[in-house]
Amino acid sequence: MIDLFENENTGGREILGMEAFVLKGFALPIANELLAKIAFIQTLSPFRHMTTPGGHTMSVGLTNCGQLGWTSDRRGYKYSALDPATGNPWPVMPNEFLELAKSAASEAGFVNFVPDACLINKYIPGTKLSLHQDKDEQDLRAPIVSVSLGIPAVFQFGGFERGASTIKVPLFHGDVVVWGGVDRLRFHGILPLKPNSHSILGEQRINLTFRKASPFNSNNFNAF
Ligand code: MD3
Ligand code: FE
Repeated sequence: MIDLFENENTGGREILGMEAFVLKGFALPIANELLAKIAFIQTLSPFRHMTTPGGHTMSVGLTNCGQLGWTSDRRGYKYSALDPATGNPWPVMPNEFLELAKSAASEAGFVNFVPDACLINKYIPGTKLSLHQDKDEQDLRAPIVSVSLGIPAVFQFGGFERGASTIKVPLFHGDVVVWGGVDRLRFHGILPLKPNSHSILGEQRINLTFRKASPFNSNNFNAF
């Protein structure tokens, strides 16, 4: 049976905050190309479950592409140029990824976004991502762009303290979230995924998170 509601609505935007938006279906036109690139990336740097500083194994499976990749182990969180599982650089960020992140960011008012890190998270039913802030990046002026693929998830969008109230926002295949500026440090998370199946990805959700991880101008010693 064809599920007409797999992608919910396309084309609109939801306003989550002063500088936080969901661009509904923004990545749908190139979703299949994105999935083909992800299939290739995982042959070089496979998905793995990392350990948190607290000693827990993350239920999210992850890999990265781009100059820097987000990693976690008992010592803490950091961005690394090398995949600790292979010792090789992370796979190159495909141009389609870069262009999608740039155009989504500019659609939301953030011009000239050049991500150097793309975290690729894999969820299956039951996987969750607890409420947290993204604060391992040094240049907090850059926005973050997140692309949802596969089965739907409900994300929690909170305040600036863990205890603040949250709203729940469903994210579907092809949806893109952009947040930055005053909303950059909001707590957020993903509720445990419900059993579901997507026509292409099956019982999986894959999320691409584009970030600028390196500090301002660190790659341009002539800037000042
Ligand atoms: C941030 N990933 O990897 S991104 C992460 O879907 C991460 O895999 C999630 O958070 C994922 O660090 C969520 C989507 C998102 C949505 C709304 C937000 C992130 C947000 C609102 C404020 C801050
Ligand atoms: Fe996050």
